[in-house]
Amino acid sequence: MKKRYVSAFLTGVLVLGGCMNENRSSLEVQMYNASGDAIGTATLGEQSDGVGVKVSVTGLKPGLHGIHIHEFAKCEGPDFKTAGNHFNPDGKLHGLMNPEGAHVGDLPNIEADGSGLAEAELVVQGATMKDGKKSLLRDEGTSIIIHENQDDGVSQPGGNAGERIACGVISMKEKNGENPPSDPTETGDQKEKES
Ligand SMILES: [Cu+2]
Repeated sequence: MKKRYVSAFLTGVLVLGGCMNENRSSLEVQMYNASGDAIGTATLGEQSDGVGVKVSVTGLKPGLHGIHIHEFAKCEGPDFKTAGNHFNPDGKLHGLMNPEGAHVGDLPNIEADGSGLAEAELVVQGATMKDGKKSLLRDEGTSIIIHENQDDGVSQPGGNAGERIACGVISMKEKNGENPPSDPTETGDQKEKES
């Protein structure tokens, strides 16, 4: 990476041995619906107990919606299956109310008001944006998905939350504006494994 910022330098000082941690303390993720329309943002911020996620999206059906971190940094509509399963580096079961849970990527439901606006502040408990097994930016990154229905907090594998209705890519490449979502023309080590 060529860009260096003062803030990145200061962050780097605090992270011992982090050669890849440059400028990894916050990230604004663009959220897209199944039609590819931008519907809002999820703003990530490194904090002591995990990664804070400030969600602000519009156009949702009023009511509760499941929202999770998924394992791949790939949002291909309309079904967003390319995002894979929930981000689950600890190999646990799904559900914040499950005694054998939860996935690191499990989050409390968000609620859309009568106009379809959902605003929430969540925490991906135990996750980080720095290096490590629980890093949301490990490998090519991860993604954040909103579902059509609420997550019941216990059902396998995804809380019976229904279809994936919105998706946002969590990656440094997105941050640097090198790739719009779903762009298949990635290069080098970002090369696609499947079509
Ligand atoms: Cu999900």
